[in-house]
Amino acid sequence: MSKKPSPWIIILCLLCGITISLLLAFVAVQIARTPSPNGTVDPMRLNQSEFRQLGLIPTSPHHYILRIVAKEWFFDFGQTRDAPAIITIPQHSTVTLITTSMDVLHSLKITGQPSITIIPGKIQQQIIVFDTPQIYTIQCGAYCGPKHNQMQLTLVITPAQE
Ligand SMILES: [Cu+2]
Repeated sequence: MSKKPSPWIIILCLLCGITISLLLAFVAVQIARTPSPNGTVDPMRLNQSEFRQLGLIPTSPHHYILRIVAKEWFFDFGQTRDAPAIITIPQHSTVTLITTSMDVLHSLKITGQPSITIIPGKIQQQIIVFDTPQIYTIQCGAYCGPKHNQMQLTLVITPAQE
């Protein structure tokens, strides 16, 4: 004769199940938020890769690719070295930021976003939605040599045209 399980055991099992599901969902969200290397690229042959086209590239309305190569000691988005490092993006844009390093380890830190470690040979990709007009300063967050402090870039999110 089998004994019916007590209702408390059933409730306990349900609670355990819910807790485990919530934990798994939390871990999945954390993993999704953490930028991970997406593919590899030969740092010596960046001009034969997708990184031959740098900067902000529109892909569809409100969607852009922003390709940046970090190098000692600037973030190269196709600008000349002495031009002001400013990228203008319209409000309500979804930007797929794609980065790599040409030389040493760098890191790209946008205020309010997890910093992205940029490793030579690895392609890092992250999708960022810019909904509010704002000015962001991007900095290198990994000490990469004497002019590390100069690795800065300004992102200007401009108000949408009425
Ligand atoms: Cu640095």
